[in-house]
Amino acid sequence: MPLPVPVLPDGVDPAWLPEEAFRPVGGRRVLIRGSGPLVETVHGEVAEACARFGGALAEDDPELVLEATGDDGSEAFTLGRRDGRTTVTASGGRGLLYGFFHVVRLGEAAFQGERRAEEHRPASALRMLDHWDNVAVHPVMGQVERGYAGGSLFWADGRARGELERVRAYGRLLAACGINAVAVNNVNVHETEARLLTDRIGEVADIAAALRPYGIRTQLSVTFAAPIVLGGLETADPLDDSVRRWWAGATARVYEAIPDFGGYVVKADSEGQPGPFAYGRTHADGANMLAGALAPHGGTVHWRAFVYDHRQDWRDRTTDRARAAYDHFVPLDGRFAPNAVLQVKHGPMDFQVREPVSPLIGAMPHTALAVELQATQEYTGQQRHVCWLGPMWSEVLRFGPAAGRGFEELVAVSNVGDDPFWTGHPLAQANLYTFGRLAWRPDADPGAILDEWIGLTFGADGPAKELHAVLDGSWRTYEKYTAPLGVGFMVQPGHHYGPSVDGYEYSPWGTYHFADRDGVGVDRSSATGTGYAGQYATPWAETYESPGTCPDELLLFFHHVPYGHVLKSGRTVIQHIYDTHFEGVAEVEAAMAVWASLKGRVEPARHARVAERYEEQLRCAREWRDQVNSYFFRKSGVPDERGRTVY
Ligand code: GCW
Repeated sequence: MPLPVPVLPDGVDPAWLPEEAFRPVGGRRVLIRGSGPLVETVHGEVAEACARFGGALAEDDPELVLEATGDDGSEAFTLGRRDGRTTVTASGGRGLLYGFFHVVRLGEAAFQGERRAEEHRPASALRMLDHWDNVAVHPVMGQVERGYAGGSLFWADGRARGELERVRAYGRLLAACGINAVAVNNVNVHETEARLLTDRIGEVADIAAALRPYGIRTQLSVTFAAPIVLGGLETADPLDDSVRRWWAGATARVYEAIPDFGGYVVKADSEGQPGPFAYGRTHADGANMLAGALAPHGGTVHWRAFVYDHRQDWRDRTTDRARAAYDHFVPLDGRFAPNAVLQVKHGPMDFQVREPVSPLIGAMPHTALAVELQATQEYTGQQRHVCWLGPMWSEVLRFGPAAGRGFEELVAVSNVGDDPFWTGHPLAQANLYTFGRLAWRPDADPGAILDEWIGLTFGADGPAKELHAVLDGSWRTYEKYTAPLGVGFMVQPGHHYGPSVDGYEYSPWGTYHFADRDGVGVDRSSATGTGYAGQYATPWAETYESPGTCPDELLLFFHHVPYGHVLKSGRTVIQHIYDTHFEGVAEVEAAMAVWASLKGRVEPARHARVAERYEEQLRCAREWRDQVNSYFFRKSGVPDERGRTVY
């Protein structure tokens, strides 16, 4: 029985799966072979596309053959074309589903010429989105922590939202870009959310059922204190037998409700969440206890490495937050169970617009690692600014292997909510899409992925050149008008939107730039600083150690230098600050003009939404420029060489 394609609620944007994207497939004679639930998903897709565009499901003379030769879990598929016939073969329904969406992406090109059989398989087996969605509205963080796209797709005001057709449509979008796992609640697990693990597991099961036909496994964030808060035990000590029994029982019941449940995501001993430290145990003890409960069922625990002292005294110059993940976890390498995956933020701090790649990635050769990216734009414009993160993520993902290192899995914090455009800013959809495609192939060219997204979303005849121009450089533009040279956290405390140069300077969060009248930046060298640079392997430890070899864009992350320090670019640090801030705003103005010129060429609601967000982006970019420039002018007393207005 073909599974019907989910129907989008009125007014919800089809994102990268508009009906038109299915015309090339839907206008053809298609043969489907194989059986199993995901084959039925493909069957439903093809049937609907053919009904719309005049093609047919046909035994004779098919132009497209989609064949699953078995029913295994492999995600790989082979695509080829000979004698006027395009074929996708896979050993099971999952592979067939990805192969089908690949043909959709190729469009007419899938049906032209000849194509030697090419095999496609994902570089990593798990490509997950973590939703920081709360079930109950949190008094400070709201329905979705760091969410900029409205409410949650899954939860509303303490209850399951119940809009499962929309969840199905979400799963379909994710499958079409290669994502195969979703964690449905925030890693900060509050009282209400804790209960998803036990008496409210049925609500998670409903979501899992809606996502399953698109090859997506569901995961749950759990609190380490669950045995206490849910089980009534006196301890959550991971080495205590009653605690282990409690987790084993609770986990078995989860699998009764959701047989293909993916596993747990855990934020422990981090920003106030409970963890093994309270019992004098290590994070390996904690993770392995949960891994043990999950192992009989084939599940995995994703244990986050985001562990640092968030109650630091700013006067304490010996503690460096950037060091924390490495210091905590490297000594534990080799002690994690095979189904415990350490989930590491891509940078050592916290999703700033520019950070070095975390030295933890690759420093734990005997531990499975997942790299965590942030699609939700907490520090990159909160989906009011255009900031396409493809180039940044690509740099991160290429750095690992280049440095002889690796990671097994990719995770991103989701940027999706119940907004009609899914991501609030319609152009932020590109981040979600790019994440999925990069997770499938980390060495893919991000520019090509962007063009793919543009082609699908705006149609084969859309204004591709203009859209590419607007998005391609937007991350660097954002970097220019915000934080210079790897300095982070010059944001307003709490909500993190807009400039506040000293907002985090005297805070307990370990986030300082140390600007004074002579210079700015954090000395993280081994010789005279916090020693963070020494956490890297060769050659990076040496490269970052000295201001002479450290790349410009990270200079202030690694070094405290005088304002007159001359960069590799030939400019002084202070002049770089002025220049980039003026340039950044000018680039926003230019992009905005390009967007304005597209009126009439993109769908009106989408055009209006983006145009309106550009107004805010420009206002905010000017604010950043003027505050940052004025701040450093007042500190340094050095005027802008070009005499532009600095306040
Ligand atoms: O970036 C910080 C955010 C927190 C978040 C935390 C984390 C979910 O400001 O809101 O909490 O990171 O990653 O755990």
